[in-house]
This record gives sequence, C-alpha cells and structure tokens, in this order.
Amino acid sequence: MGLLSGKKALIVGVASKHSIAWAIADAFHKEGAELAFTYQGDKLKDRVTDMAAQWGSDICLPCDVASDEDIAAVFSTLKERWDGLDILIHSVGFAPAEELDGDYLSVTSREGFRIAHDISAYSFVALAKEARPMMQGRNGSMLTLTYHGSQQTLPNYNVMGLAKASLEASVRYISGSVGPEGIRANAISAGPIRTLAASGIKSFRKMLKKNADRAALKRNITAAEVGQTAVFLCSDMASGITAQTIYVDGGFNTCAMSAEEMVD
Ligand code: NAD
Ligand code: 0WE
Repeated sequence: MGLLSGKKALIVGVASKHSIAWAIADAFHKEGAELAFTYQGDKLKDRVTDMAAQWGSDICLPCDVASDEDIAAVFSTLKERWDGLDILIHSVGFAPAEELDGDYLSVTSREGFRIAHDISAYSFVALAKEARPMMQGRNGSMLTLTYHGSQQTLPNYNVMGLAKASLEASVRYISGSVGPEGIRANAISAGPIRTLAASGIKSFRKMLKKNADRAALKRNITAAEVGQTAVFLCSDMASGITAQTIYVDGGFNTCAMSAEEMVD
C-alpha cells in the first residue's frame, strides 16, 4: 500500500520533465495516487498527454489559469470522470520577462504587477474554489509552490516576490475557509531548481552555487525531494498540518552567512 493509495490528485503546472510538478506527479504515482493533469496551451498538449499516459492517466485537459472558463471546464470534465478529489497541486508562476530583469522600481509596471499576481497568486484561489466541492467528506489537501523571495529580497525576483508573499498569505486564508470541512492547504517553499521557469534567469548558475554554499546541507535540493515532501503533505501522515509554508531548501533560509562566505 502506497501512502497515497486510493487518492485522486489534479496536478496543474507540468510543462517538461524538469517541472517541479513532474517530480510531484512521479512521486505521487509511486505512492499509488490516481492522477489528472492540465496543460497550458496547445504547444504542451502532446507532451503532457504522453507523460500522463506513462503514469496511467488519460485525463489531460487544457487550462490557462488566467481564464475562469478554462478552470470551470476542467472541473466540469473532472466531475464526469471522478466522484471526488483528494489533492490539488498548484505549481504555476509567471511574470512578464521584463519584470524579472533589473532594478525593482525601474522595471515594475502596473500591468506586470497585475499579471504576476493574477497568474501566480489568484489562480490558486480560483482552482481551490472549484476543488472545494469535490473534496467534501474526504480530508482533501491543497498544495502550492512558493519561493523565499517572498520573505527576503534578492536581485531580479522583483514583483514575483510580492506575488509569492500574497500566495503564502492566501494559503493561510484558504486554510481558514476550508479547515472546518477537514480540508488542508499548504505551500512548499523550494530552493532554486533548474526548470523552464528558471532557464531565462540571468546568473542562475551563480545563484545555485551561492545557495549551495549557504545551505546547511551544502548542496542544492532536487525536484524529487520536493516531490517526496509533497507526498507527505498530501498524505494522511500530515493530517495535522495546514496553513504552513514548509521549506525544502537544505536549510538556506535560516542562515544569514556561512563559514564558506567568510573566506576572502
Ligand atoms: P516550470 O516552468 O516547469 O513550471 C511552471 C508552470 O507554470 C508551467 O507548467 C507553465 O505552463 C505554468 N504556467 C505559467 N503560466 C500559466 C498560465 N497562464 N496558465 C496555466 N499554466 C501556466 O517551472 P517550475 O520551476 O517547475 O515552477 C513551478 C512552481 O514552482 C512555480 O510556482 C515556481 O514559482 C515555483 N518554484 C520554482 C523554483 C525554481 O527554482 N524552479 C523554486 C521555488 C518555487
Ligand atoms: O518562481 C520562480 C520563477 C518564476 C518565473 C520565471 C519566469 C521566466 C520566464 C516567473 N515568470 C517568468 N517569466 C518568464 O518570462 N522561481 C522561484 C525561479 C527563480 O526565478 C528567479 C529566481 C529564481 C530562484 C528570478 C530572479 C532571481 C531568482
């Protein structure tokens, strides 16, 4: 028996084999969960459909999280296929590229701010609203992905830091909404991982090195490690945990300066 045997999970945010959502799906599959997927845009359709099939899933639906109609259509189809839902994974973040390159006050625009918050923070609320009725009476679990740029500044993360701060606060408020129904909501704050979302970022290599040096574990974390934590948080093992941001960052966030950084 796997830790997630008999549980049905909707996974939003698979774009490639490097996606954190891919690693979560893979870990969930190993623990016996039944999976359904959404993908953003026609370009990803075949790729995500093939990956879903490899995990034994034939539920793979288009969804741009900026569209309430897309989100409604996903859940209307899901209701036809499944009698309920146990797990919602939200692994989506986006800001226009110009927002993530340069001095915060210089590059942040009203429209960039709006898009970052809509796609990266509001979309979790929109999905949670629709997931809620399907999670009644089955101790559901909602999980999103965040980053420490919500708590401390670093170059170029800019408006994404604000969107992640909003997302983390939203996890607490969503927990309050659905807690009386036995449903939990949490976030995983992951250390930097090389994914599509990280590929366009200037000096990401340098950041990975600095991160490993400051982290207590003296290395970066893997997407598979995020997947394992997601299994725990969405399993009945974590039945007492809600409204939390759990760090999977090798201890980076608690260290102001490491011995390695003191060398010249
Ligand atoms: P990724 O590029 O593989 O995943 C991002 C996903 O967001 C993609 O699947 C993309 O299709 C989806 N997306 C973007 N805009 C969308 C829209 N309008 N509608 C539907 N889907 C949309 O990168 P990732 O690193 O796996 O990112 C997943 C999550 O993890 C994000 O929330 C990111 O902020 C977070 N995160 C990433 C890191 C990192 O270093 N990679 C660290 C901490 C947190
Ligand atoms: O949340 C993220 C990445 C989010 C992201 C990435 C992109 C690149 C392509 C959001 N929007 C876009 N828009 C694009 O056009 N991470 C946690 C990874 C990340 O991004 C950074 C980081 C880290 C870490 C940006 C600057 C500094 C550090």
